Amino acid sequence: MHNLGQTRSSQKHNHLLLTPDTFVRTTLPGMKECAAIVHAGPAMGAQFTQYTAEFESGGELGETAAQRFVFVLEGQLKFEVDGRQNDLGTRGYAYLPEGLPHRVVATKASRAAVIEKTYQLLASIQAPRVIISSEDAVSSHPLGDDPSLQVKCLLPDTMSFDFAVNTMEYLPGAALSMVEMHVMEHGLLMLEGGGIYRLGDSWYPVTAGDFIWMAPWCPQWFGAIGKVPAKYLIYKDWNRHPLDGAAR
Ligand code: UGY
Ligand code: MN
Repeated sequence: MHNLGQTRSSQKHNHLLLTPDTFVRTTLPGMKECAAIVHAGPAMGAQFTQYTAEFESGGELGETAAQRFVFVLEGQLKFEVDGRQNDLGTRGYAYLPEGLPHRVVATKASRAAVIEKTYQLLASIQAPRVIISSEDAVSSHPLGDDPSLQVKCLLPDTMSFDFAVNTMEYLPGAALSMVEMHVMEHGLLMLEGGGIYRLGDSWYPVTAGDFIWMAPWCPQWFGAIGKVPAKYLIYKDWNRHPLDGAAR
């Protein structure tokens, strides 16, 4: 079944919306019984890579030279790191520092959001250690003074980390209180519900399963629409001077 060349997906100079009907699967080096839908990477100007990994039972991620953040969307993944094993189900997540040998193996058919970024060392600041946790174990706080918009910070707010990954949950009708324009770029995966995302000078209907990349300073605003809360997983570069690291 084709849809006569129609899609909600859109690529503009400062943002990208990818809807599941346009996802193309590939295999990244070292992957076993696993496919990657690459959503963002240096080829489009991003300073990080984000993909959805789709594992068969027993499937495995390849190695990375970068830091890696893995959020389980569905199924169960076994993380082997530092001689220990941890099984993580839906909403479980792991932060794996650059250079730390590890394995990520699916114990059943699973899907995960994977973010990888080259670490930007800061003089006199220790690099982060491994984190294995679950979104369920993280407490939320309102964004600004709006209790209808709850944020969970999945990584500690310390200068060791050069990126942040948060979940943001909007009650139906809740919205960002301002159009944001900031130096940080974003990778965003819609987890639940939907609404309207303003990106640049375009307004898009978005729903669970969609991916969005926002370039630095891309005008952005979201309002939740529907009868269930809207929730997304959002990456941003964080805690580093704009002159540090790769030139944008
Ligand atoms: O953290 C953020 O910049 C977040 N408020 N942005 C967003 O939701 N588009
Ligand atoms: Mn933002």
